[in-house]
Amino acid sequence: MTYRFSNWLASLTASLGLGILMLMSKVLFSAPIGPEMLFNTTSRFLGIPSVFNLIHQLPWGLDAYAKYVFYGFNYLFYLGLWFAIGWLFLRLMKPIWGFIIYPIASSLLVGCVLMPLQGLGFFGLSEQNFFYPVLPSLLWSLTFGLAFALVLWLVQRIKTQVEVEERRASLKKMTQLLALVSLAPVLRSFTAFAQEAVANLLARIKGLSPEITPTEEHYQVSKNVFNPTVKEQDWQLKFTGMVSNKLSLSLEDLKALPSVERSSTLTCISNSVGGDLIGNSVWTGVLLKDLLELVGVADGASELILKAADNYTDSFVLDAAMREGTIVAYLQNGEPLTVDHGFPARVLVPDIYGMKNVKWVTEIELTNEDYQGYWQTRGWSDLATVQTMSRIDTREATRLEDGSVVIGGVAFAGIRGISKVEVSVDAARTWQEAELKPALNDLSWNLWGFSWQAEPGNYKILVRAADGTGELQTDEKNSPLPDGATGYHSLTVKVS
Ligand SMILES: Nc1nc2c(c(=O)[nH]1)N[C@H]1C(S)=C(S)[C@@H](COP(=O)(O)O)O[C@H]1N2
Ligand SMILES: [Mo]
Repeated sequence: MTYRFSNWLASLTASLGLGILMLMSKVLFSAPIGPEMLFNTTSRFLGIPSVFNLIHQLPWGLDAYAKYVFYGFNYLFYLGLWFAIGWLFLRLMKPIWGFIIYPIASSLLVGCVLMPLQGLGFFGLSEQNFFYPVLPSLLWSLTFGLAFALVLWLVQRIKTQVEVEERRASLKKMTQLLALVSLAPVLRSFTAFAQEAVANLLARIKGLSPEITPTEEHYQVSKNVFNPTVKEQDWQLKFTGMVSNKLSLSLEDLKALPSVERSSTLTCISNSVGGDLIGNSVWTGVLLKDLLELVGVADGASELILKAADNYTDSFVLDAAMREGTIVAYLQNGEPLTVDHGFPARVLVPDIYGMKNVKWVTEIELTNEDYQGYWQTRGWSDLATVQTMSRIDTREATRLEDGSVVIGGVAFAGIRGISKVEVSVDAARTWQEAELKPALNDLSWNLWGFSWQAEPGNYKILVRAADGTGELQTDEKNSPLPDGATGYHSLTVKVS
């Protein structure tokens, strides 16, 4: 049977041919070539520092050649684009039409996309630069388009005898594998580029919360006028109630156990919409589930009662205690807990409001009853699952070089995570998606940033988030009591 070069192989060959031709034209005649225009645009858009940063992180020790590596990426991307164009048109029409289609596509790509992106105007017809670059660029792109068409047409004419069907199958498998292997790092580096770009943008926003809250800036809440000062040598953490071993640990014992360290976001149930009773510190401590394994939980136990040196008590269910994120912490941001944050040890339980993150903890009692703690007997939620929240941090927008302005803030939805943040600059009539920095882990908040074109003035901004399940934060206004505040945060932001 006759076997024609498949469409993808033909356009692959044509793209490679185009790549070589462009390189030669560049070296020999300084021709304006697409990959270089793309390089100029992407490096301007991403910012040279972030590009270098990224290449710095690549495992191949290519730091010294960062510029060339990045140029290479752009080259490959551009050829990939031509591969896709070639493949698509081959499916739609006969190769002969390529002699018309590809030159047109090539000059449109350069004249209507790459030139405007570089700030040169359509077909280079900007005010500063009338006429001069138009003709050579156009002639070159027409030439490249024609060359691409020629290679495609030639390759398509080659017909090969192939007898075995199997060969086709194994060829297909091999190419799929090859495509996967070669695409994975490219895709990875592109998402890394995008994330770098977001991180870089957010780092420049004036007034945006730091991703890790320094201890002195972390909000502090307790029922006490004077917080208890616990002496380290007197402190013990006792496990009582429905346990097999009535264990009692000193701080030294606790520190000797295997520990975990990770950031997690803590927020108070009495925080109002837009309020600052929320923070994200790095906490070090022992997994509560490991401690419970040590003491042995009796059958039928369903809840933990936590008791503290200030006679505060609260409780949560055993399932929450067994979560990976639930710890008895003794360090905050690498330092021993301060008195106000619960020295010598406190409990951290993700997804549940601050009141159940008991400080100065002295006893953990296992029980099978539904215990009502200090705030529950005063009307506050017993489950106390955190509501999805988002906050605008910036009172003033940061003006970027391209004239747009950018604002930012934080969003949090407990262990559900945040899937997107949206911003409205027109009183909730329309919403646009903000840039989201990936969270440090699934216990931590997300930083977001949003840029738009704005004249100087005061703008009323609204923000809303969707949690990891895609559920949008409710716009219903509720006061903190009893389940935590809900509603959208809005803020007048100054644009100068
Ligand atoms: N022992 C004790 N733990 C406590 C409290 C308290 O009054 N006593 N207040 C709780 C409340 S309401 C909150 S919001 C958090 C605040 O923790 P932070 O001060 O470290 O931010 O601690 C919780 N743990
Ligand atoms: Mo709280």
